[in-house]
Amino acid sequence: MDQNELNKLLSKLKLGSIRYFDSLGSTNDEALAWATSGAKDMSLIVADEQTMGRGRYDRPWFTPPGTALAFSLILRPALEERPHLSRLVGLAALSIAQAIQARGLYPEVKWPNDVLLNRRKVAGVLIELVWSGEDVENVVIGVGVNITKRSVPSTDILRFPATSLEDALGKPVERGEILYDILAAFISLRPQLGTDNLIKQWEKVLAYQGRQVQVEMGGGQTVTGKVAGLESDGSLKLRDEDGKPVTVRFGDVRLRPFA
Ligand code: BT5
Repeated sequence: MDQNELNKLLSKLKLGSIRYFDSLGSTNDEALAWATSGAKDMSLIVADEQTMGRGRYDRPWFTPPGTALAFSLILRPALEERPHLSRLVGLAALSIAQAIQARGLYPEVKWPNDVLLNRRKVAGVLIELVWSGEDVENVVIGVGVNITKRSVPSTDILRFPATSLEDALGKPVERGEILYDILAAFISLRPQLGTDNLIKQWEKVLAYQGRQVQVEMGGGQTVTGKVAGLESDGSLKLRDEDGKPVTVRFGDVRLRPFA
């Protein structure tokens, strides 16, 4: 992959500018800096390698060279999108899921920001906001997808089992094609950001539906319950053991099946 190849590959998509790097600390950091210096809507940063890739709450995200997709998309949300920004994580996860489904696989979205294949994490989404006073001026959507077997970190450093597209398909995958399909899905889903249909499509791929899960909230608090779907803002709906609804809002949460 290089800048020219990327420009050519993505030329049919309605993107802002595109910047490619062989190696970066984090595409999200680069995108945050670019966003504050006037990047256009749908500008894209792609890196072959990340040396300081981040997950939520500064957890490390591994992107060894030549193995994975690591990119960040900059959005300048329109006025009508602003009330629905909490749904962007679902929109991004759904776009990844659709690109994977197109290859005959059955991805699931582990709320809030992971994409799973065979109950293992194959991709993660990191959303960061750039505020201007009370308004969100830019949103950076960071996406990491494990493409080759070598992208999967060793189990001792993982908090949840991981896999790659190559592992799941049993054959090599062209990462440029996956990138194209994720971005194309994102562009076609974006007009649905504020609609019930988005929530319905997100629910269709939601992992652990009807199953008992445990959610660790920040500060050592845990909630257990059966996954019952999503609220209209994209929060997770559970039912506790008395059948009472419990809503889990976004934040420092970790969800796992309850053994
Ligand atoms: C995420 O966080 O899953 C969000 C990952 C977003 C990465 C993209 S890459 C492009 C952009 N630039 C960045 O710097 N970041 C974004 P979270 O749910 O907090 O999961 C983080 C956890 O995933 C870590 O604590 C590790 O256990 C695990 N992990 C790290 N690298 C992984 C990998 N390649 N595959 C699977 N799991 C991984």
